[in-house]
Amino acid sequence: MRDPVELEASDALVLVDVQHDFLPGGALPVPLGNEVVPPLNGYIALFRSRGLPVFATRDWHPPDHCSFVGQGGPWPPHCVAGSAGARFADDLALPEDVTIISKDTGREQNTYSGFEDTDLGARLRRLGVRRLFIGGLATDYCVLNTVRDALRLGFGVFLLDDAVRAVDVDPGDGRRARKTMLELGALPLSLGALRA
Ligand code: VGL
Ligand code: ZN
Repeated sequence: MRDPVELEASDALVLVDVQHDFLPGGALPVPLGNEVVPPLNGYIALFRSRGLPVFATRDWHPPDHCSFVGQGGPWPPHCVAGSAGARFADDLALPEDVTIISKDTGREQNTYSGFEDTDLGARLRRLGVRRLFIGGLATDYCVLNTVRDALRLGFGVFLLDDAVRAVDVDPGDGRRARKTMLELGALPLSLGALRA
């Protein structure tokens, strides 16, 4: 058993792409993607009770985004800006003062990272944030690349093990992505290990 983790004043929660199109029934469903919502709501409640900031990234693509099959990309069209599929999960209890970060908004932009060409890093620095608690969808794409950039930028990162799910285009992609993130310095965490 690892020691419980205590929330600190310089912590922030980052919810990655918990959007309709990545849930079962969506355009690019992540298997069991809906299962991230209850634990994420638990993390949100804890962060809110401490007055700590919550960020939610969203995939926010133009209709002719380069990652879509029609443009020669790997994915079915998904998370088109302003569409129903791009909305956050209905049962995700986003706080009123959540900061929403739209990403991969350019036709040729497909970095899978909440930091690339957004103001997420600048906003976090302005708030004096030092540690990020990151969960959401999908482990092997946007969570992986957001965690990687966060570590590169010098943030401490907790990977929310109970609140991520993988696309697993190739079986094991999610497991390998997790291994990569831990090797890069992310620490695994589950809600039960966070001191309330
Ligand atoms: C994602 C595939 C395509 C993600 C986004 O949010 O992980 N995956 N676009
Ligand atoms: Zn996308």
